[in-house]
Amino acid sequence: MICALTGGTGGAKFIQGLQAVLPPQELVIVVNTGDDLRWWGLHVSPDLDSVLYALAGCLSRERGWGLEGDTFHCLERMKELGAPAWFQLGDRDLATHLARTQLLAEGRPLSQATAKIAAAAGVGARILPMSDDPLATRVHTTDGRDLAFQEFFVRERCQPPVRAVHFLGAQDSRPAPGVLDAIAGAGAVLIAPSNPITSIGPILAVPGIRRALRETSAPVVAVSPIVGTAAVSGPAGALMAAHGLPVSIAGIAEAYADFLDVLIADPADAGSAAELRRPGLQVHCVPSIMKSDDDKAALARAALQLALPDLALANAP
Ligand code: FO1
Repeated sequence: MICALTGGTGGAKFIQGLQAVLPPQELVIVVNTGDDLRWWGLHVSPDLDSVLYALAGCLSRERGWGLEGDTFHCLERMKELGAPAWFQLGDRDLATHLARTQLLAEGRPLSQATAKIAAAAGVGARILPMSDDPLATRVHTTDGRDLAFQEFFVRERCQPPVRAVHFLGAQDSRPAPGVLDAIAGAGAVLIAPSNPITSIGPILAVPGIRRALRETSAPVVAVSPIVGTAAVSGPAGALMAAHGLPVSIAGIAEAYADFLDVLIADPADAGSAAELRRPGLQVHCVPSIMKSDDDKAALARAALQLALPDLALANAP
């Protein structure tokens, strides 16, 4: 069994690649929920949904989030009614949030709601929220504001300079059922090319998860979301800098230093990769920009082969 940790849209692409080369029953995905928000009275879990839609083959290619071909009539009507509209929910996407909100209101934990929605969508891999407890990523700006993650990311388009990122509720959160067992029992743990601060950071902030990564006998392999001195997409660079990490593959290695065995960097970073190698840390260069389905599968295949050289993989796509 392979356990992958992910968040964000780059992470979802990598998970799609894993699905192309692994049987679904061998894949357990632990997903960031620090980006979750209450919107129009509904519980929205963007990263869970990006993984769900990616695996169900219906993630919007153009936007990287929401459903392919969705419409936004409800959004237009909400605008007319004077509701906030800076966070856009598509009409068919709304059904996911309605279903989730209803399941939660019936008293089911997020992990069960997620399993039910994933099964209905025909997804065979196991998708686990990092926690059933609320943990909210908050972004503290240099002008003294404390923004919810989506306020920073979507409403303010990552423009405000960041002082720090904080995970509200982290100390009282517990790993969702199955998360620690998946890490401990995996043949390999893969960390997707996700933002280390706001996508993987919240997962690591749940008490017990970081220790499980340190203690697992499985190799822990991370794919760098940084190529050269910039993130492939999103605000990872600015957020890493705010946390005192170099914006480079060295910063990724530092963020995961206590549990990382193998770092996958883009060939553009071959020079820095050579400097970073040391006993206990392998650094391999593999093309990591995922534009096509072939790119996603090739990166997933390379990560799995580096983690488990004897693993038999499907030829797809
Ligand atoms: N991203 C945007 O840039 N603008 C949006 O209006 C927006 C809406 C949205 C709705 C549902 C969903 O699942 C994702 C959505 N996203 C939107 C993406 C979301 O902000 C990101 O996926 C993550 O939270 C960061 O990785």
